[in-house]
Amino acid sequence: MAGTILTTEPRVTTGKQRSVLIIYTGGTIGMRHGPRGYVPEPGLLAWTIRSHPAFQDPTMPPGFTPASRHGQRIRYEIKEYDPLLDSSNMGMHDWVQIARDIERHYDEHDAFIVLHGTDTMAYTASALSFMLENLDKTVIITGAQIPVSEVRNDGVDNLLDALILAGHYDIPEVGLYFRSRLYRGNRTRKTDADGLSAFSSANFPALARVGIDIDVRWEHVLAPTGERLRVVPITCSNVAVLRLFPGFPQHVLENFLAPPLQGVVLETFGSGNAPDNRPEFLAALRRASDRGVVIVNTTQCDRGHVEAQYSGGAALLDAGVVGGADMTTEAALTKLAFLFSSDRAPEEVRRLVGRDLRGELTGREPRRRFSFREKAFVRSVAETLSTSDPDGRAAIAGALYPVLMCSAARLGDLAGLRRIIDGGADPNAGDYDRRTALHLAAAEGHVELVDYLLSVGASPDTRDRWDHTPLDDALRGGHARVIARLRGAAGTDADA
Ligand code: ASN
Repeated sequence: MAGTILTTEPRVTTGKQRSVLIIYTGGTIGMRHGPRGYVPEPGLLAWTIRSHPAFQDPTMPPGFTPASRHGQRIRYEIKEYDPLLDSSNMGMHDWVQIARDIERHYDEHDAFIVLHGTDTMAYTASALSFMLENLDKTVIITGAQIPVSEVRNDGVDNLLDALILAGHYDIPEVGLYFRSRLYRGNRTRKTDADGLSAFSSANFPALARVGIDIDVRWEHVLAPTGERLRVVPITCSNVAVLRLFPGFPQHVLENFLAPPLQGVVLETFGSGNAPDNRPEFLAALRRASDRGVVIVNTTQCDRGHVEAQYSGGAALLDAGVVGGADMTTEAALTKLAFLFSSDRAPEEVRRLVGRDLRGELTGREPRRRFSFREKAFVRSVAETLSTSDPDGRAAIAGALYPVLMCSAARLGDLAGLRRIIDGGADPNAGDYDRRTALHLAAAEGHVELVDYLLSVGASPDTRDRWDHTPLDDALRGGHARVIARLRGAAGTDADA
């Protein structure tokens, strides 16, 4: 199953089960209230959830959920750390221990859940995302604001939802699940100390939303690299965060930047600004940069990019400070630690820290897909087709047909679709995501297009890059007539 992604409507895999390792590091989720406040209590979490009917099928040995409505049973094991930690007591070596445990058990399980305190969860999630290179299985970090030992709590829902996600979907990322949202871990911050929606991901949309249905936003999920998992441990701790404020004392800055510091996240004002009327301030940053300290500029704002729009931002660039785009402080800090852990030269770290390594930042130009409706695109295709030789034309047409068919299918353009297929296009040809015209027509609920495509030999069993069939798309869109057509046409491989 490595490298594949299940469908939004999980396939019925009766008799099959997925195995999830729950790595329980501590946090409020398994705490009990004592005389000095909440403290983690060994064994309590495992005992509580195994006596909960949603987590334990009474007819099965310990660690089996009841079968889901898709017939899928999740087998889980809990690996409890000793000691269990409040996440405020965690250090970088704890991040490495979690990464190593995932690596050690990688082949035995389909997915991993890390139960963790909320206070530093976003740091751990970010650190794991960098350390787990070539991840192709689901890793979800979660926890709670109220322990499962209390009658009213958020721990049961968070853990159960995370288990269902991990037990049904291959989302090859380090996600952070909290209060019905799965976020990309390295995009999150803890933004509410009291509320149950404690995390936000201001610069990147949720990867999944859990409501009546589970809606995985596959278009946001990173594709696996296809390489074997490799853990690159974080061993460099000479990194720090410096939050500017008006009138920041010069001597504090000088002391802060002293060796052995290697990496700094500089939290600046607005879109990346710092004073440009204090030459001694900029000179101190320049001296540190020249010594090999890598300084990354992130914003103090909750949302948005750092860019040198004002002269205060440009002055920082002149002082050797690198733009951190829309990275969170947590991501920037753990990324610096990660990059310095492999003995890279400062120049190399400076080059990589502003690059997107694990989806932790958005480049200034958002990634765009070709749109068939873009005039410039259409014009350039027309020009190319009119000037190239017949062989070239055939090659270009072959490459474009799938995109054109998908575009026509999405728009419900039956005449256009017919024209392309009559012109020789293979109705089963997929676009760059291996999505076919039938996927698009099914997703949009265009019954007459579905009928036409089936009549010219389009296969209802083709799977796109995320392993979705056209039926999955129709189910997701709730298009009953299309669902009926596709169920009637599907081969033995089809499901649901
Ligand atoms: N102090 C706790 C922790 O981070 C907070 C929590 O889990 N809600 O471990």
